[in-house]
Amino acid sequence: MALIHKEAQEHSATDHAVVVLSNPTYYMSNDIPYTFHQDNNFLYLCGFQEPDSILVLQSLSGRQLPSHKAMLFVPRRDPGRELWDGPRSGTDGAIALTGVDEAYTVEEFQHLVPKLKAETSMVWYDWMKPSHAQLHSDYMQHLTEAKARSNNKVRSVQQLIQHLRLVKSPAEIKRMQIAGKLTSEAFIETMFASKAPVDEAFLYAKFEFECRARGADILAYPPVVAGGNRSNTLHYVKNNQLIKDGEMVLLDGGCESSCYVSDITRTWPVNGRFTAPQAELYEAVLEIQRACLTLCAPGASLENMYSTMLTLTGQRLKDLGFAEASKDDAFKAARKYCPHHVGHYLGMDVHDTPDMPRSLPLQPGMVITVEPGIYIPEDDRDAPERFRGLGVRIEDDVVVTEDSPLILSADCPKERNDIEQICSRTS
Ligand SMILES: [Mn+2]
Repeated sequence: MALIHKEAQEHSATDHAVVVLSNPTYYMSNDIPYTFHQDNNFLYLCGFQEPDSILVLQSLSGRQLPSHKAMLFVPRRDPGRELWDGPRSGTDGAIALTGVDEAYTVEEFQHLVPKLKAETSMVWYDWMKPSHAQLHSDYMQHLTEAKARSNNKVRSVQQLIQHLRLVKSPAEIKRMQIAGKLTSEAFIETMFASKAPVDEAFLYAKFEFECRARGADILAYPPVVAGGNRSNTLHYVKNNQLIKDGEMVLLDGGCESSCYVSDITRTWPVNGRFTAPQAELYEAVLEIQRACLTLCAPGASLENMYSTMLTLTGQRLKDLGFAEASKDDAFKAARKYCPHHVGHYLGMDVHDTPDMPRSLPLQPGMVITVEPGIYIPEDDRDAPERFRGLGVRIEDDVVVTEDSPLILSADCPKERNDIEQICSRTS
């Protein structure tokens, strides 16, 4: 909250209120709910896991120091609904669970609205992208429109929260370590269970089972389980084809455990033995990935790492005999065969704090993914024939520290020998 306090000090005669809405329950069809997931900014600020609620963080100006207050507005208890949806915390439960100063029912929020509307009140609220359409239209839309006509407009709070979420506390890192560890174990079991031929759907189910059986709450995103040439479709999520003997599978999967996620990619041959061209390409990507990992230190940035990745990828492509990489610009060839960035911030969201630029200097506590890849579609006539139809990505989750980086996915095998050993294990 330091940033908001700082703003509050700069406008000392003004009252400040941060208003963050929870998510609603979404329905897939009449009365059938999707699994509920809380809005992550709301969750980050107060930890309340129920839908249809409003969090207000108030900073009231006074003659002395400003006073701060956290309030939750939550659904009232309703035995009729609770019979179907399970118990609600109600106002007393909300205080006991989260430690906010005060809690009220959502209907009581209307009494606060006139105070927020006042000219001396600055409201921080994400009106552009409300996380709860109904609460927005019931209370906040009118307030936002009224404030737009005054001198004291509503200001977005998203960026401030992302600044806070960008650097993880030791408690957050602990949770991410658990997510990384259990996902690594799930990868090992999925490698062990792969055989030739095997259905992508089988490996998908195996991976999800192993994550959830180890305590993950859900998968963090629809995983990519792409056999053979399908690994060249970056967002391949159909996961419904047969992977043949001699082909590799690219599995990009992660789970959510206690609100924090993992995001790991490994590529391995389903029959447990890399062919010579597969091994050549794999070693190239692994070498690039290792070099990028050494850059995960304070002061560097994801952008720096990205240009290093492109330079190294260009060099490797040249070594592997890609004519374009020698003739033209190796950088251009690198961008062609690796069309995505080297990584992103990771946290409660997979693509965490997306408004924070990748040019920011890394600092201890920031968590990033490092995920170079080389993708060669089978119909690419410019590529050496032996590599056509192969796609490799290796992705680790990394905490930046003062010393060497902490690799959350360190238990997930990526050396060729280790992978081949796991695949050929008999029990
Ligand atoms: Mn990723």
